[in-house]
Amino acid sequence: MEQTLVLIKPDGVQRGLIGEITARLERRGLKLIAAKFMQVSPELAEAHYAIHKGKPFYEGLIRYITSSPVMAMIWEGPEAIAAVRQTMGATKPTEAAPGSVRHDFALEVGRNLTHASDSPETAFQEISLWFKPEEIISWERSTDPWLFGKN
Ligand code: D4T
Repeated sequence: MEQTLVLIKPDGVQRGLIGEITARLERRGLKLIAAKFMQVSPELAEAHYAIHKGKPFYEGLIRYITSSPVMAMIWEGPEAIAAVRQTMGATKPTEAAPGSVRHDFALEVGRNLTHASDSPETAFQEISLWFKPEEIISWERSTDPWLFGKN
């Protein structure tokens, strides 16, 4: 089963979209296994966005993610990484598929509401960066057999 890091960024929190976004992931069948509402430190922001260091939008990206609280979560499910990115839509909201979060609620790449891991390797790195092992809860959900199952 895959796990993926999801952040509802400061614009999502300020705009009151935590419920809307998490409801879409829950409804799809993904399982929440960790969550915390937090103010991101500059150190965590720089570690998370290290790959973008030197790019023209980097300083603004660090300011944006540290500007106000975020909701950090880990979601689990079969192909959770692809499923979550599909639910969120393309990074650039005007390229996001209709019905996706970014299509439905965003206009600019600089205010695109969410982050979601983009590969198993980054999911592993990001989960270890944002969460301690004891903050992750492995639990049985009574609907799991109705959502997860190969024939
Ligand atoms: P996140 O990390 O927010 O899920 O975005 P993606 O994984 O979908 O996209 P990314 O790594 O290409 O971009 C990281 C982050 O930088 C912001 N950004 C990006 C920006 O503010 N201006 C830009 O021109 C670009 C390309 C948005 C997401």
